[in-house]
Amino acid sequence: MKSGVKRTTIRRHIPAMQRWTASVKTARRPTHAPRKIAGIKSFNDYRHVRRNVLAAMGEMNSPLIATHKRPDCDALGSSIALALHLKEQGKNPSLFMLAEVYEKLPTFFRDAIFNHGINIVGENTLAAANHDGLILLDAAGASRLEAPIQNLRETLTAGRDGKSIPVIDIDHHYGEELMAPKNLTIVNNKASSASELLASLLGKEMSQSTAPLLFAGILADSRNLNFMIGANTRERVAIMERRTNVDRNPLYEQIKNLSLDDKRLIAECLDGSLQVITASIGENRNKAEYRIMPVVVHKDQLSGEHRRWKDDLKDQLGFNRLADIVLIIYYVPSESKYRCSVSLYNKAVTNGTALNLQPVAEALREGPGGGHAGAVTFDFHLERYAGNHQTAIDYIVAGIERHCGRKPSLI
Ligand SMILES: [Mn+2]
Repeated sequence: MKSGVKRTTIRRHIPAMQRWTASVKTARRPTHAPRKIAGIKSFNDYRHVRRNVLAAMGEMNSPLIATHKRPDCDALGSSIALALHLKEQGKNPSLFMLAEVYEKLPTFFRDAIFNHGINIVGENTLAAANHDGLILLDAAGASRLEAPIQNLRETLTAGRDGKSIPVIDIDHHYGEELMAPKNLTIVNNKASSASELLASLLGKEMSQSTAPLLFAGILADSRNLNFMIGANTRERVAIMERRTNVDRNPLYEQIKNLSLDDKRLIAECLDGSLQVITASIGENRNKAEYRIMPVVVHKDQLSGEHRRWKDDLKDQLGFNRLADIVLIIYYVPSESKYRCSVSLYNKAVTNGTALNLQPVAEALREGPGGGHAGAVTFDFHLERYAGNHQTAIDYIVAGIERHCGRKPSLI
């Protein structure tokens, strides 16, 4: 779409989108007022916002697309898919990616960038003047953007340099602040992934070549449909499987792509040979309580080579050893600080709204942090507990009890 577009042109997109969502049995637009949570992104996935976002994207010719630091498969899948989609529409999009990230990309994503000739912009080739829009996907918060993108976004938001290009934000996390104007922000923390939000936004416009990338993003964030999914996600994935002729199990194995370092770390966590705190699963389960499994991974056990261990460890503790909640306190070498990750693993709660961990992150975070109802990650000052990890864990468990109204029991 060019600027000065007529309303009818914009409207043409809408029936296509509605047909797509109508074919998804349980997909529903929220009818209640937006839920406002002070200081952080609010629930904002309305039809008029989607219309605004599609129209704004239509007017961009050379947007820059960016996602969070150390991008995971949802971040990669959604941002590469959007770049490809815009390219197929005859536009000239670029994807921001540091050289060190590009070098370590899982083959699936590297091939997609290479085969489709996606233009990559790095720290040294980024020039704001080359772009007429900034689109953020799966970014969660300003602190999770690479510094050049953080600066660019701030410059644009402040309207400095006499230049103001639109910023769009599509995300399934609550971060610390709004990253774009509210009418260009789609945040839905009930969606499995940013890829799912983009798939729903593109609807029938989604091409044969963008679909596998979005499919990969959904599978990665939902841990092959085991986590944070509703009936609408299953339905959407079934449609994608049919459309792309891609089997989800081999695709999931392909994108998981754990390094040997990560595999070793996970194995050492599981067999207790690291200084991790775990306990066996209790036999008598009190239904009024949730069982929680804490793990602490210390500074000297992580290196820059450990990239994707956390999700896999959580899945093994959660799905294979049947914890309801997995708590991991881990060191982030690149930022020299500890972070706390709390995730729900009981399917009854990950697919519903029985527990919401967001208020826990809001109350306990000691720095940036956020997430969605089923999983939160936040900075945590482990040093404050003087090496007594049990005290730190007790503090977090008490926080979960206070803010979720349910008592977790350690296993
Ligand atoms: Mn994500």
